[in-house]
Amino acid sequence: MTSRREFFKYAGIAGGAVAATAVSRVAMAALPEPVIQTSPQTMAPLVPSSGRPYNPVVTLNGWTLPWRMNQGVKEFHLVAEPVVREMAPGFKAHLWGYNGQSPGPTIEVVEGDRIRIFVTNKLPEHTSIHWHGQRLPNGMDGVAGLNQPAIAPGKTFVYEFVARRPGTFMYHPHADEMVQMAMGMMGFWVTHPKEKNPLIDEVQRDFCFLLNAYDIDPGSYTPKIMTMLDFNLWSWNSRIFPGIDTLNVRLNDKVRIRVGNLTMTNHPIHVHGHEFTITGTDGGPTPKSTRWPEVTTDIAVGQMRQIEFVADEEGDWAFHCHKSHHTMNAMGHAVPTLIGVDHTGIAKKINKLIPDYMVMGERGMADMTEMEMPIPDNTAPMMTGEGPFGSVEMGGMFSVLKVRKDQKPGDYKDPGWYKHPKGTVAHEYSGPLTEPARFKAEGGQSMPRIQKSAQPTEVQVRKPTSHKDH
Ligand SMILES: [Cu+2]
Repeated sequence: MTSRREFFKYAGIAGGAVAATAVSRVAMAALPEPVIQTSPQTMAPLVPSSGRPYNPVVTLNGWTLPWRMNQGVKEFHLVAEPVVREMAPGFKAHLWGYNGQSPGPTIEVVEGDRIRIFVTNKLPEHTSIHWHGQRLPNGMDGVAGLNQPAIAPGKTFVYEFVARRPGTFMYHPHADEMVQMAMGMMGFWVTHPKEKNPLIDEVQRDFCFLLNAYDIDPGSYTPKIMTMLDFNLWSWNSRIFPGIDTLNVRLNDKVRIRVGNLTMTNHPIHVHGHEFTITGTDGGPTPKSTRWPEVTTDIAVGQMRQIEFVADEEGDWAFHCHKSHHTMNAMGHAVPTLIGVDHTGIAKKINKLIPDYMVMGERGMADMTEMEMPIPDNTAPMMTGEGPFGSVEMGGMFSVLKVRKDQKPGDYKDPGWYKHPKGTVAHEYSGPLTEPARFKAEGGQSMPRIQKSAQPTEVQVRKPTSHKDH
């Protein structure tokens, strides 16, 4: 087996290209040396240096795997291995992934390409790779036991097929799947069209990422693999806000964002300030007649969606999952709602015993960000992220689409915060305030009950204390 070292030197989004390498005939007969990447930065798009040209994608907080051409075949080398992934600054998780990262590198090829992928297993147990959404010979589909023997620890298998149709795909193990996906084993795959396709528009920006989720107790490093629904970290490419990079585009760019869902629940992905259409799924480009404008699309488990829009509104636009619990970081769910509960008496009593005791939640949970409470080592604040106007009070599946007039074509650098034109920011009203008028017959009068209750009752709404029931 070849040694593990950084074969190509990557630079971050600020610049840098991948060098082409001259390889001898002897080297071509051996395995391609695996390229390992340990930085969680969003890497610059990998412009192809061999094979058919295409417009490369940008993987959020990720990278594209370089290949070598071997007699017309594109050869890749994936290494399944334990990795350390920084999920947000100051918070590292011990995951399993490919080539130094979870998710593994994005694989980009062109429709019609013949592809050979070497998969080396450096995990403590067997694995396999399923190429989700691909048309391929049955024996290359990667279901261990059904289509191939599992790849034992230390072994290398070879997959070979032709990328038959363009689209948005992914890869993941199909051996001890629950454990291996809960540990972060997955990656993105894009097959670019070989020629102009009436259903595939040219875009100036093409982003991709996977939705994934982990259950890591605050202070620990390894995900709990038995969790089915109650995950505490909702991530994009194994990163949580504010660790997810922003999507930086130029005003009037046509933007494509490809998203795949490998969590255990659906995610309604929502863009502010623009309407998009779904232009593709893991089944390929969608017919034009199925495309309508919307601002949120629900991505079910195992699905992929490709959204497209023209970024014609300048600003810093929120881009997030619309399930509000998915824009929070590590939190305990078994907490009753305390809004409106007066704690004065009890807090005084507890303070006699524990001087630092503090009550939270009686005015909502925004206090959590104001107080900047000390948190255990190796976890992330529940909701955080400093914006130009204060705390964004978000976590998990949240990022920002930054649309700028002066963003250069092909430049993915963060342009900083949007400078709002004068008079275009919501602000405090300073005139006189009036009390709202209330109607006497307010509520419940359209169909009066015949039997009246003996005692009037008032219901206090209390949210369920656990997620176990849904
Ligand atoms: Cu979600």
